[in-house]
Amino acid sequence: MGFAALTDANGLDSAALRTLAERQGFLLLRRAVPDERLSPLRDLVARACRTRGWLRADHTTDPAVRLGAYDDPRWIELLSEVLPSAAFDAVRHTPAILECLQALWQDRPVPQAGDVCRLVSPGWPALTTPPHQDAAYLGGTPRAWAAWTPLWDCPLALGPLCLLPGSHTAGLWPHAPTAGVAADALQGIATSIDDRWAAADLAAGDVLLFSCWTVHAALPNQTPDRLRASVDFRYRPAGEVAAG
Ligand SMILES: O=C(O)CCC(=O)C(=O)O
Repeated sequence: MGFAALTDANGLDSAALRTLAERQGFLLLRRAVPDERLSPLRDLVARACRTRGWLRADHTTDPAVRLGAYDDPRWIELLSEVLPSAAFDAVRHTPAILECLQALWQDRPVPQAGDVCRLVSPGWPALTTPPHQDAAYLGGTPRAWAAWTPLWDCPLALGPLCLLPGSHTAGLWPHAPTAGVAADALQGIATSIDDRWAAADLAAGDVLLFSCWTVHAALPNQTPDRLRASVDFRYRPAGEVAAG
């Protein structure tokens, strides 16, 4: 399947960033998280996965581990180790992310609730995040944005995010149970992912920034034996209401 191109927004001035963000509802910042900031978190997550038998020494994984369900107690237990860490907080406060949001909002970005580290095993398409808008699940300001980055390189086959350009302008899309998928899947928008969607191979530290109104989804992890690992953070302008 082909995808619309993702343009690198690095180097754009504030006015151009705002114009692109208003048109697309998202921005790609290549290599926004420098390796010295990302690697402590990547190492922490990889170590935690190896300790639990989810990653082998050669960085492959057994698909039977079946990570990716939102209510998986093994994953929730891992989050209790990762989310409070200084390494996770350091990536949340990446200067390039905060500077870009500051340019969009002309206001200081502050963290919003709902930050996550996600792991997705290969071979379980029903556990792939379906199309949705964060605004359907978040309370608080309608001006919130999210930042998503893979912890290690995430080519299309490993299932990075894809986004629907311009989808942030049409209010809340109807969210419904996704037909034919497992009971533990998220509720999503009933739409198919086609060549209108933007996606690309992403490298560790590339950041996708997107509005809480932008329709986005994950692509399935179609590798035979690779674990997808990513983090996502939410922000709001300091002057706006926090999520309730
Ligand atoms: O990483 C994923 O599979 C989903 C991420 C997502 O939907 C989000 O950050 O809002």
